[in-house]
Amino acid sequence: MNIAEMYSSLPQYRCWLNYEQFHDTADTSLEPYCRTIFVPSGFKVLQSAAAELSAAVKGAFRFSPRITERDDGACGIVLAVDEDSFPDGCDAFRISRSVDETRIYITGANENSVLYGAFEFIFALGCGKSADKIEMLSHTPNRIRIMQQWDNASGDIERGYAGNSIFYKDGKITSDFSRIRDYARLLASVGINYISLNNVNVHETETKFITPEYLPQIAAIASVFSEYGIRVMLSINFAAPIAVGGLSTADPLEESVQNWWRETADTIWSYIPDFGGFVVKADSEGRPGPYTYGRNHVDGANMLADAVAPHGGIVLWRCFVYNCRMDWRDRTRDRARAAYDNFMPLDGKFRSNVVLQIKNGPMDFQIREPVTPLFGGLEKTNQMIEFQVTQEYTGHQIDLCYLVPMWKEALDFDTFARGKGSRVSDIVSGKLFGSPLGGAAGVSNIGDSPAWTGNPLAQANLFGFGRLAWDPARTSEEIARSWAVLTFGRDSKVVETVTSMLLRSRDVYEHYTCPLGIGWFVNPQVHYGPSVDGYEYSCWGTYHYADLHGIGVDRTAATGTGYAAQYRQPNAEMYEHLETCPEELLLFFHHVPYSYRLKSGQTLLQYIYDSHFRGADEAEELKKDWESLRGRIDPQIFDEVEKRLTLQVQDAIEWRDVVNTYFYRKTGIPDEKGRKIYP
Ligand code: GCW
Repeated sequence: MNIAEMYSSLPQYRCWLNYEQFHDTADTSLEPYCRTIFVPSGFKVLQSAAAELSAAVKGAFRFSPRITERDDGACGIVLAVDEDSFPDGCDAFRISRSVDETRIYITGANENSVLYGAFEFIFALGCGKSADKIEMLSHTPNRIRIMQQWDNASGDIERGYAGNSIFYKDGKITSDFSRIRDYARLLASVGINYISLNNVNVHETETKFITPEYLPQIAAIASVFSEYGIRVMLSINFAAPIAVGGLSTADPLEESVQNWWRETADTIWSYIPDFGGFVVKADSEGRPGPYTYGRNHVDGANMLADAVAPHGGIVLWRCFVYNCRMDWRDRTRDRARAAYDNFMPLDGKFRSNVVLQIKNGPMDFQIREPVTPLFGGLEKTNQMIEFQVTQEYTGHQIDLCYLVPMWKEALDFDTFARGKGSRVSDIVSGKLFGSPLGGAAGVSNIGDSPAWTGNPLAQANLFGFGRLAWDPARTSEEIARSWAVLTFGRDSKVVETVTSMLLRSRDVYEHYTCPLGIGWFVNPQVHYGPSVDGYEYSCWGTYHYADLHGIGVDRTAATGTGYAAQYRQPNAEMYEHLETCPEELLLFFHHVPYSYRLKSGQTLLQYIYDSHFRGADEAEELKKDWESLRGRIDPQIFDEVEKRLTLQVQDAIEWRDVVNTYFYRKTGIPDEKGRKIYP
């Protein structure tokens, strides 16, 4: 028995494609259409769409539709590519009904788009929509919507909190593709069109993935994804010409190196005709890169871009480049400046098939950061935003933390690059500056746990990443609610409670962890649980500078590191001054005395105490809310979540007490409300 068969009866494994329960939700007005699916043969992605529809219909109405390519005039659903109706070249689909109401048409700009339309129809079925409300037109502004695995050949996943890799074990690539197929279905259902298969930190074995030793197996995985319109990419080791090519250098300006990469690309595409290209972490956290040879990121990226260009490949070049050997004693240096300082001077120099992949914030996926000023800085370079779906600093998929609201904030942020309304979403889509390529990358949160994401509620982040990458205008709430309906069915108490829990969860987590944008109060390496000074005297550039008077990093142009001046006006001015800086980012931009009064009238210190007491209480409320659903939810899902909420409550208490005690000891000032702070 393969893994998918083993798990397929578990609701937690089926996620939001739990067609079994569509029986309770589907509207009968759709039933006549579901009797027949018309689909032209010979197109594999269209076949996948038909198969998926068929499975959903079976769940909803307990019969299997007839699938045919011959139009015999029967009532039914028609799947068809219709390029002419979607001229702008982006993925787009339409669901419409014929005038005589005998047909539902799902048409798309290309095969993939029809598949996305089919899934949208399936979601409508699952959400109980009726035939007269079925019509819709949807298109994405983002050409690249990629899920990135940080999976290692060993089977471990860097920053993975949901078990081991579904792709690798003990240095070998799996031969059971059943679960990979189900992953492809989940990803395609939310519009993902690329996946990179290995960690951006590329170790010895994965360095060889681009060689004939591993390519047959990578190709086998790629062919599964390709049935769902997903193109496979690989993270590469910049020093591969030395490590596997036997050359003495990886200098991007050396002809032998350029030739090696060109031949390597030719080989890869001979195995995988729809291969996507490379993801590159270079000159970052000890990874090799062009700096070793006195070259820069343009030299490195363009060399790879030229190698993959003949095959239509792309290079996603990460901007997570900073000095990780800093001296905490030197307060003039600032890691937050790094992406901008490194990449702004290179604007306009990258090839058209290079996309800079930029983390949403200037530091590293903290619970609260400003948006990186590189968005709005760069004008002549393809860019995409990188989000971390896996919950590294946001609770390890133990703590509930629905991340869509945070991602929305980043996408909605106004950079003022072309005056008011110059949102990040329009920069990464390419719209604002007319760049040909762009989109969003998500670091995956799945592993081999039965629920994929360990915590079943963390599935909402996987779903949400795709839904938002497809359409950044969707709201956090509509994403949360539709996920809840598709996952749990239409019990309105369940849907309302779960939606509310999700929507509150990011604030709750922030309340008991790092206040006002300061970040990094975590235990080093593991990045879970409180350790206020854990990163304070380290080399990582992650400081809070708390002393007996105050806390925060002065990043102003006037007296600090000058980071605030990397933004355009009026943002630079806004962040520069204590009075206009958004309070949730106060400590990111300013060193603030504990006695400083916030807009609420509380002192900064009292705010820290209050928010930590509050956060711990709120964690308990989340748990109570969940308990109120006992008996209404699949028992395994219920237990998995309950177990984690119990831990979350304990952890929130630990956070509350460690943080409050820390500041009490620094200041000697008690809580105004006389609550227990351990001396
Ligand atoms: O946040 C850091 C993580 C590393 C990760 C790195 C990166 C893949 O702690 O584990 O390495 O970011 O994004 O490259």
